[in-house]
Amino acid sequence: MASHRVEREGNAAERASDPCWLRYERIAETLAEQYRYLCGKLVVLGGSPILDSAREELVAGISSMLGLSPVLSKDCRESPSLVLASDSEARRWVDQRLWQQLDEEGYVLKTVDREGGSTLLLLGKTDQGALYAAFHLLRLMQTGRPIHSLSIVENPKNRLRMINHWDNLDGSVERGYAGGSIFYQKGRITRRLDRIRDYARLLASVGINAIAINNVNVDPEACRLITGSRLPDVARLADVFRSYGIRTYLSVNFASPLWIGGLPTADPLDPAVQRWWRERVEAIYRHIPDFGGFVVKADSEHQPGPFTYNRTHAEGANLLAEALRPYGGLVIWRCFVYSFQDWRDRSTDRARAAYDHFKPLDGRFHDNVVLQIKNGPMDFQVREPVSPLFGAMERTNQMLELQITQEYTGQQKDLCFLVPQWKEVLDFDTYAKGKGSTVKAVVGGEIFPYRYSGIVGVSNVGNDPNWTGHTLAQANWYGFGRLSWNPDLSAEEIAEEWVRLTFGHDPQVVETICGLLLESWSVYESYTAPLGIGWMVKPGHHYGPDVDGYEYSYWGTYHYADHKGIGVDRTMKTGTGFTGQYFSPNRETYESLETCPDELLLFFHHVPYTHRLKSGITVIQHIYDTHFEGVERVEDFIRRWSRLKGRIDRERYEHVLKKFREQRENAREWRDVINAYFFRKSGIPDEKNRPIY
Ligand code: GCW
Repeated sequence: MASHRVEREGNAAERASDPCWLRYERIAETLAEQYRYLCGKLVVLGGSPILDSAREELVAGISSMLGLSPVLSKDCRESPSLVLASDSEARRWVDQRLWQQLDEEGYVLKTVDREGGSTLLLLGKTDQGALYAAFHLLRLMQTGRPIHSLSIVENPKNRLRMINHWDNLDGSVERGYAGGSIFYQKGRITRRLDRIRDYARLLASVGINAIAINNVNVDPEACRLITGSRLPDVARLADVFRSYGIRTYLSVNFASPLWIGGLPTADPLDPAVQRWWRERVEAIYRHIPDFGGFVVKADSEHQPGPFTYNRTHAEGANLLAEALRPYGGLVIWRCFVYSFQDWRDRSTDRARAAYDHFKPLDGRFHDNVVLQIKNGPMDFQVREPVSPLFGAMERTNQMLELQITQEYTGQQKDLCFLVPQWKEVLDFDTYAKGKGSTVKAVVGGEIFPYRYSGIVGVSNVGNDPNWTGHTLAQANWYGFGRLSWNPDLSAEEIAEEWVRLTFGHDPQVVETICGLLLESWSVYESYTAPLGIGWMVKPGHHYGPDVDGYEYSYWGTYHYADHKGIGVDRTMKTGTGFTGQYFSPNRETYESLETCPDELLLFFHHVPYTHRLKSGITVIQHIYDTHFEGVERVEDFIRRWSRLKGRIDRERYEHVLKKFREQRENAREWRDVINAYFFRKSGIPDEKNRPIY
């Protein structure tokens, strides 16, 4: 068995990477004085790697913010003090009723008056809860909140709060825009555990508790991550994550028994295949006793799967679930399953695929399988309807998959704060069990009694010093974590919190950056593909405009523009019938041209360019207007950002300015390509006579 002691290399000062939202800047003296009263002594009751992490974080944060190193003690009789405790050590500090309100990962922050002064209790039901309590306190202090009379009880709304990495062993990251992988270089697993530890701190600070560390497209080299030659290195990463309450998962290739097992088949019903997976899983748990489980992309975009053997996805997932079950491991099975098609075939609709494949299998998956469903039915476009699969499977665990990495939303060159988009997804009412069956309630396990459910995001980090390429893209990572803990937080709250943690409290800085973040999704949407049609990106890398780039290909992502109109007819009456996959009244809302929301019009309907939107303007004029406005709004971003000169550090100021200039170039390109394309197709001039080429 591997050693589970975590090596703690280097101190904070030696680490080169950007601290992101854990900067712990010195706090203004009047406030610091108040905080010092409670923070002078830190009593940690009990000991474990996770409590050690919490203690270290508190000591580092407090020392840096207050210029005072808290005295460490085990004697809880003294006050004023901070008391950090979990489990039985924590239980005795609060009454039974309060304790019972706590979930496994829940926590309490409570100030109590005692002889000699106040004590601030940081109590977790488990060590993990105590760690989250510590981060919560540090966040309060960093955002300048009072801490002398706290009474906070927090439970996560989602059981699984997961990050998926699309990192490859050669060090590249599929759809990565922030440098190479933080885990792998040239086929080797990193030994730079200091950086991994910082990563784990950042993840834990926003409540992430699960991570899959390799790409769902599993190449032959990555298949070997589950073999003896690689497991010791994987275990070293898992040790670091474990000390921050994060379980490690691996993506596996369904054909592994063939590729690395020497078997003639990967058929899920073959006893030799079943034995092979059992043995692999046993080996994994010898190295990583709390291993989370497998993430699987099967029968999708060249990845093998159960269809090869005429088996269902339930049979495929259950094969792995049975092997993992004795250890409490999970199978996270992706629903991003669709077939390539002939562009001439207008009856096939990729948007239908996930529902068509999985809905009939409801109830046939083991209870340690969780289906991972992308937010939209297509693929992480700037605007899509919500996937109709949410809530459509009562007896099958579900989780929501979001893309933090900005594949189709500006690739961390353009600013696109995705929290407002994710909020719309989470708040969308599926009507699965009548009104109020929102996506967040479904994946939070409130509508159906799912055993496991939650939210997963595809990571946007890489080994760039600032982690995310564009510094402001850190806000997407932060926001994802905060929403996975509590999807009821508003986009405004999250933006402001992040800005204060990352850039401090200068009102002009806070107001400006919050404004830019909150407007950025709408700006990005305005200069790219219009009215929910999606795509129109350059094939392969997906940055920049190419209206017909995917129009005559096998990817199933068409806009069907001709000289009269544009859009995909997905109605039941005359189209592909996709609208019928929704519960009422959503299906009627989308089915009818009158009630279909403008922003999704072209996703559901094929209309003439002269069709009038609810706003009163025609589709073609809307395209022209939004594309001109989009560029102007980016220019406005540059003006507003320029006014922050001298109010934030030069390095980040210049960096973001440069990014905005690149974004302006991209927006211009989009504007001119899209406008020219539709002017040429339709022959209809811009009412305002602006330059179109
Ligand atoms: O959006 C598409 C990406 C692929 C990705 C795939 C998926 C990992 O273009 O790069 O593959 O989605 O989600 O599996």
